Amino acid sequence: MAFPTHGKSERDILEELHEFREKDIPFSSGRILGSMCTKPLPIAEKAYMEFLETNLGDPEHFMGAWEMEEQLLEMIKDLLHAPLDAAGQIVSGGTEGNLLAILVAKSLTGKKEIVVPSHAHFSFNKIASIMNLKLRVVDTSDAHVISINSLRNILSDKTAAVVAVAGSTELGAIDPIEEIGELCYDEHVFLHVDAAFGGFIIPFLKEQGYDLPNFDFLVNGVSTVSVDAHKMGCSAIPLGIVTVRDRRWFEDISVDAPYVSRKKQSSILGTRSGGPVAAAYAVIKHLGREGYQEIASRCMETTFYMKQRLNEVGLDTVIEPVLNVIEVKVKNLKEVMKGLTAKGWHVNPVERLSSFRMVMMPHITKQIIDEFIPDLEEVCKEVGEI
Ligand code: 0PR
Repeated sequence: MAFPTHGKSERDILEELHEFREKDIPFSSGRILGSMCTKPLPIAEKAYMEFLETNLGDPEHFMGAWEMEEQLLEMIKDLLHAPLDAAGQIVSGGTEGNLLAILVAKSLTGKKEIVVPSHAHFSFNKIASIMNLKLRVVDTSDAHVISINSLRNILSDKTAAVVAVAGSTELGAIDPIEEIGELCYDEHVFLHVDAAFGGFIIPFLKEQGYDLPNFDFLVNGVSTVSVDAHKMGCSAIPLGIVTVRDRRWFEDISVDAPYVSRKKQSSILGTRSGGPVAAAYAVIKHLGREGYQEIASRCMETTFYMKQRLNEVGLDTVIEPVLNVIEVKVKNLKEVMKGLTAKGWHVNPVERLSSFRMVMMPHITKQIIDEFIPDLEEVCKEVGEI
């Protein structure tokens, strides 16, 4: 398409946009079963629009936006039991959160290897390539979490950081972060916890008595934690937060920014919108711990219901769900995927585990599961899966 010569009316353009949007699948349709995102709370949209023109890269003009950002970071530090010396940084999401954490580790240690489990998110491949680091993959146990013995053996004087995951992308599994933390603490190894998914659900399940391990700064050896508000935080894309145990580590990676009012920047991005920050601030204030607890327990209820219905039709999951992620084992992955897509259902294939992933986000209800299961059963029968 050529760059337009003449401008069009607002009405015509909005109509065009509407046509694009009609081709999207809204979360409200209930057909998106594999995503880690969800429909943001209505307040997120209002908050986002209010701060649309603000730039947190040059906050002198936007002192209000800056103050709001600081308060959001304080709330996240509180959620993650961060010590007084800790500091947070807004990022665009899990990928940038991981990148910034590993940049801190590399800068502090000067070392060139990062130890990751096989279930680490693919963002670490990007990070290794950008920073010229070597990835060492640590073995996992039968529960698909890091094996402590393998970790002990793989650590070396070249290790810049160990990565543990709290809510893995494929399974929602939580690495044994307390044990990993102890080992890393003893060995003086930097430990980054990728809680992009788990960060906004594990704390609220724990508050309700779910038996889940500590994953944040309560664990001594944890150096950095990244969480995403645009996943279980129920806010708008793009918004993540990475928190470091010692604020000086951010100073260590900062560069001088002489032309803007934030004189030192440790963020990857320069110009960045206050919109998503306002959305996350608003959603967190609107829900509070109680609101998130309610969402978290509802998501777990739908997870257990989905698991029960899957078992009833003769299907099983790779692990017992730990969080609201369900990984369904199938022998004929391609055919099952094809059948489900043809019926309008969207799940995510995980070839490595011969399975497909579903995430019981807040937009998934029992009613949707009741519509999905008969379609899945039909597809599985057609391809001889059950
Ligand atoms: N860390 C973990 C544990 C993740 O699961 C993800 C994304 C990231 C980091 C990277 O986060 P950003 O994508 O925000 O940079 N996990 C999901 C995935 O790749 C993201 C996703 C979201 C996928 C919505 C599909 C979808 O519809 O599977």
